Amino acid sequence: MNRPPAHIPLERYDPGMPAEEAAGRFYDIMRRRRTVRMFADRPVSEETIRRVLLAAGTAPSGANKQPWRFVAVRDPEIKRRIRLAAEEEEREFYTRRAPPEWLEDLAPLGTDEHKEFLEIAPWLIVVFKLMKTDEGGQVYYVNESVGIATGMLLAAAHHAGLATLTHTPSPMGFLSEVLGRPAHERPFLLIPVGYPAADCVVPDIGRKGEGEIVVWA
Ligand code: IYR
Repeated sequence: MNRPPAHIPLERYDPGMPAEEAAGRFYDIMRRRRTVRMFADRPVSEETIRRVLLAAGTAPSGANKQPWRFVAVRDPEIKRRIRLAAEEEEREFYTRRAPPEWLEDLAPLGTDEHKEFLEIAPWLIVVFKLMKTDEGGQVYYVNESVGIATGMLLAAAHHAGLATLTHTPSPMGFLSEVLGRPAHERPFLLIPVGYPAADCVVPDIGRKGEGEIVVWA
C-alpha cells in the first residue's frame, strides 16, 4: 500500500517587523546591486562563498530535483585557463559571430573580448545545470530552477557586500573541459565574485520603472 509522503510543520520565517517595512528594506539593498566588471584582488573567504552557495541551494526547483552544481574556482592556474578560453570565444563573438544589432545593444555596456576580471576576481563560480540527476534520473524545469538559484546566489553575494558579474562567454563548453565536469552537467553561467575595485565604474544605464514592469490587475 502507498503511504502518503511525510509532512512536517512549517518553520515560518518572521522578519520581526511589518511585511511592508521588510520588503522596503530588502528593495533598498537590492536596488544598489550592479553588474561589475572591475574587481579588486582583495580575498574573499571560502566560508563566505560557501554561505552564498548554500543560500543559492535553497532555491525551489522542479520536483525538488535541485538540478544545479556550483563549482567555486580560486586556483589561479584554472582561472587563467578559463580566461584564455573565454577570451578566445569572445574574440570570435565580437569580430564574427555577433550580428550588428547585438553589438549595437551592447555598446552602452562598453564590453569587449578582454576579460582580465576572470583572473583578478578572487572567485569564479561556475554554475552548471544538471540535465539528468547524478543517478541518471529525470529533471524538470531546469532553466527555471537554475535561473532562480542563480538569482538567489547574486542576491546573497550582494547582501554580503560582494560584487558579481553574470558572464556568458559563448559557447561555454570549454568550462566542462577545464573543470573536468561530467556530460550530464551543462555550463549555465560564469560568475566572478569579489569586491569591486576602488576605482570601479559602471555603465550609466537605468532600470525600468514600476509602470513598465508591473501591471496591477
Ligand atoms: N558574452 C559577451 C557579450 C555580452 C552579451 C550580452 I546579451 C551582455 O549583456 C553582455 C555581454 C561578453 O561577455 O562580453
